[in-house]
Amino acid sequence: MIPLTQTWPAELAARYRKKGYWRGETFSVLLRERAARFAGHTAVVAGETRWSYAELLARAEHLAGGFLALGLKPGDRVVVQLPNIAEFLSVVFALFRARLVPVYALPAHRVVEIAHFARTAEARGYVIASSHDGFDYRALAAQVQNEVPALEHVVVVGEGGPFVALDALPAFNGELPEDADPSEVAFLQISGGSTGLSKLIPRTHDDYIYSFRASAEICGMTPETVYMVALPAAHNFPMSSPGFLGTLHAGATVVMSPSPSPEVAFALIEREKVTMVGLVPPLALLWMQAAPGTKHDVSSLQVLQVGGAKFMPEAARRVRPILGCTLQQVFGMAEGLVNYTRLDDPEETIVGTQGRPISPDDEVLILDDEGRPVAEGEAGNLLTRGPYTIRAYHNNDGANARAFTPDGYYRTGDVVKRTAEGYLVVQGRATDHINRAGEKISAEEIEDHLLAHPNVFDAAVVSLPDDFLGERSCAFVIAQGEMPKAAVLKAWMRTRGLADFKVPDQVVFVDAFETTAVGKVSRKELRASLRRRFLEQAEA
Ligand code: AMP
Ligand code: DBH
Repeated sequence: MIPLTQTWPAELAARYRKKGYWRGETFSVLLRERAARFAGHTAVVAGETRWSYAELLARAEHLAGGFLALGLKPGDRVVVQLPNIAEFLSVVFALFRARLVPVYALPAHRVVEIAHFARTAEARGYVIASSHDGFDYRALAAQVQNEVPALEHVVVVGEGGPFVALDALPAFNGELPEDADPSEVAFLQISGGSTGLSKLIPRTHDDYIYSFRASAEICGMTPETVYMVALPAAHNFPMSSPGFLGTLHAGATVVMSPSPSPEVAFALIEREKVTMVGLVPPLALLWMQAAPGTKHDVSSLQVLQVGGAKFMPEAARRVRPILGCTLQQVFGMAEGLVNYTRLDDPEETIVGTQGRPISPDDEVLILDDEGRPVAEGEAGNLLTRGPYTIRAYHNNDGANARAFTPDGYYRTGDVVKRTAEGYLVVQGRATDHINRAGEKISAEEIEDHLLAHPNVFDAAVVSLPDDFLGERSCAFVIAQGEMPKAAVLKAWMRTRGLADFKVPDQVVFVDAFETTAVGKVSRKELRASLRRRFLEQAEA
């Protein structure tokens, strides 16, 4: 197995420890301490389930034994694909306790993505829910196992069917392993992926715990906070900014919402007196549309966080008048760096910027395309390094060579400006991906799929502005032989076994892609010119 590593230069690691960012705490120690301090306090609410801190700890320790009794060994990687249910927490803390390494997948992922994660992480285990939103994950697991036989152990929350049910893990009569070294990789997070398939992001106990502990402080979390997970719990935003982990760190209560829709979420806000929630911009728009007419009392809400994609100032300005709570913009990435507007910032900062970094030791560079710093206030490429930003992806030399500078800065691919106060304003990005309502889609990955269709000669996938999604995906396709219908092509994409959000929203057939005098264009220029011409025509 390729070892999991994430290392910072020794002088910096020493500095991060000395400054108290890295405190040598692990996930298991964290839960144990919280359970000791907040034993009877509610840790998690999901549907009719309500577990105290003591109960969450007891469940996690019991399941940790079960996973080991099943045959998983400390160090094994386990793909976790669960909806927003209480077991999300008991399972991941069980994995931490057993020194197993979660690999976080979203419920929307299908065989293409899960097989890729399982292969790249060399996973031996896979935890799913039997079904969710009308989709049978056991059928998916069978497909994945077919492609990746090394994925030996499938564990199911609910009816196990051909697999083991979480409730029926074998009894364990050994001893749970010693606690992890806090500088070890604790789990693998998934990147949105700007080129090709998602990359795996190894995060250590030290760096990740710092990021959500500091986030919980910035967001003013106390044991009285009630934080709702409305986005998929596996996403880095509701997991750590400050997310459910920051919530547990604060000894507060996590409410799992099975759906981010206003109908479902508003009822839960009322029932549980939710004080804080994180949304992507399209959902924030939906909530603002639904709030004036709702029969539910959502006045407990104090902070609405919005992030994952750019929240336009016009919409941002309406949050307080309509929802009666403070907006917090969050600009983050699973690779590390997270920026927040602070709760007591002036309205113009909250509305007009995407916040400033968590840490005084987050180093931020804004460079032009030649790698020179831009003038103060000008737009440029954002590069960063710091106490919770990775130095390398797992098992991906090509991506590492592209994404990191020799002195360890991560090239975010985002184009930003910095205000005199050090706040970042996102302008767009340098890399070709579509940010569809916070879901990042790689143009290359989708082009690759389209090219597999017998009637597709060539394809270029671009983002188009969309009032609701922020960006939608559009595939420009040159057909060969019989011209397929757009709807047929989309339906065919669905059969490819990839997440539904990656199916192009729009398909436009063209006769040819223009070429320059030299007869060649880079894919990047091609996408840019197709996009430009399409938008010009749409305007005319
Ligand atoms: P991911 O790779 O999936 O972790 O996505 C991180 C990327 O999402 C960032 O590099 C940005 O491109 C985008 N993003 C996240 N939050 C915001 C925000 N508040 N405004 C604009 N873009 C954002
Ligand atoms: O989009 C993201 O990846 C994101 C957004 C807000 C993120 O990872 C985060 C906060 O931590």
